[in-house]
Amino acid sequence: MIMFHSKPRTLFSPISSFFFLLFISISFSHEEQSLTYLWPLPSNFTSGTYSLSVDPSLTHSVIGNGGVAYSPLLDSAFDRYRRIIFKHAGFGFGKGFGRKLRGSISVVPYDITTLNIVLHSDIEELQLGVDESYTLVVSKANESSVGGEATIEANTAYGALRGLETFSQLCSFDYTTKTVQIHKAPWSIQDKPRFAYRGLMLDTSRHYLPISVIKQVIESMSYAKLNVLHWHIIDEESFPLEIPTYPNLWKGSYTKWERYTVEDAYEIVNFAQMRGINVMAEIDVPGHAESWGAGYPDLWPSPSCKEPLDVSKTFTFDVISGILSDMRKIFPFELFHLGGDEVHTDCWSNTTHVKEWLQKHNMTTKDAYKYFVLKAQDIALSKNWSPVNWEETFNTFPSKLHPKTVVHNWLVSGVCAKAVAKGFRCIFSNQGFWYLDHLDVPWYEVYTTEPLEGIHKDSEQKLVLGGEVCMWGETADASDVQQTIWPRAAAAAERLWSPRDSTSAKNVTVTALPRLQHFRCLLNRRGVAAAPVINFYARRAPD
Ligand code: CP6
Repeated sequence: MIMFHSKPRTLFSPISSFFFLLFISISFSHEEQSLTYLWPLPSNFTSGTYSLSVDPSLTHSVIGNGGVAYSPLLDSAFDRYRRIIFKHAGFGFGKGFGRKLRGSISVVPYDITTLNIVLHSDIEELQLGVDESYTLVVSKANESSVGGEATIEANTAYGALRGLETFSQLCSFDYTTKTVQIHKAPWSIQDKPRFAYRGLMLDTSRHYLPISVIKQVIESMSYAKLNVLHWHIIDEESFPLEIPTYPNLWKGSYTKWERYTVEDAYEIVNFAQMRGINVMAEIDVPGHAESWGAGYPDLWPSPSCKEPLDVSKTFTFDVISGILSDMRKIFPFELFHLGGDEVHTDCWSNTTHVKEWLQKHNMTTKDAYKYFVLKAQDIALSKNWSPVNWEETFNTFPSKLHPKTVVHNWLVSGVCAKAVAKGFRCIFSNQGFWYLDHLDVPWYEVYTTEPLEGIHKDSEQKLVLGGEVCMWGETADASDVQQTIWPRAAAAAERLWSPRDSTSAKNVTVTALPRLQHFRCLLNRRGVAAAPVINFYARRAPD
């Protein structure tokens, strides 16, 4: 700067050009800095202009209502996030101090040495609508000296988990000082989800997914603050799950290698629970169930006509009841998905003994479909589950469904509006935008899809539990499931987490795209094979 003033200046002298370019690059990097690289965006936050270093020996404390709290869930979460934050080799020099670069023996203290977690209640039960709100404050202890504080406050451990994820996204490795830094401090973040149900569906019937892959998906869901894994375990192609009450059912698996034991299922539920994620299991009845008959052929109307399940036999409902009893011990979530979609009843009207049964009971095939669905619902209700059905059951006999039924949209845009108007709860999964196997849907179409479109009354909006992206398994398996899910599932995740105002901007290419690209790279750095946000098959966002 002194040199600048001591030299004669002309507008285009090399020196002034240098400073002009410097100015431009500073203003560009400032612009870059002004974006908040968090995904999904918190509901409320302020940031500042200084940086804080984070101790590679970072520790945490958990304080509950009664003082120091014991939380294995938060202890292991903290451990996971510490590994994520300190991926690069740190220069730890004992707790609280780092070594200066290039062999200097002097030590520098870190600003953040402890992450305080304050819990305002001891609720540890993970259910739909559990309080996931949190606040996160990261600041200097004192304007003039080294030292600072980082505090997460939450009402439940699950809120604290969401806060830990946000904290990890604030941390970045600085390659000059080789320290982890939190830029743009002080941070003050108040955050809570917009919807209670933020789901992702996996289909393990069309292609078996190894347990390790399911766990990777669950882990990556937690990065995007998704909170329900909808496990479409069984379908017509294969029956991979062990059911102790009817042990021949998993004869319907593709091979004996492509199976889940009861213990595997427990492990998945537990792994998810530790990350604040509920597992909603599905058995899709009466259609999409041909594989059941591999072990119990009596479940088919006939060996030559195998779907839907035989509505005329009590054995069919005994098996459903047995499956649900066994599954109740594994899946503590309050919702259970009973499918009910795409029921083509030709095998019922074409098979003699079923046809006779229909006539005897004076039922049309549509009546029998309703009879089946309601009977299956009763079994789920008797086990203290709220039944979820794909929307066809609502479209076919809306007034007969149990009031606890959750209608799961996929087919008709606007069915949630109809369902909530009748007092039903609804989950939004519009197939045109939120079916991840539709590879031609670009990120911004996922992002701009709004679950509350056309629903205006507050009382009706409340009945939309949230939404779910669906990863159907016909065309994806363990080799490419993650890159098919991500990054587009993250686009839906922000829509479901962040306030409607902040996701409804017209210029999503400016407000969301750079952050989504950053999040996609974050997934890559964390070992998740997320695909590029924009690639050869994607259409460009409109300007
Ligand atoms: N399997 C089941 C499927 C689908 C559904 N249920 C499906 C239908 C159409 C499309 C994608 C998936 N493969 N059991 C519908 C809910 Cl485009």
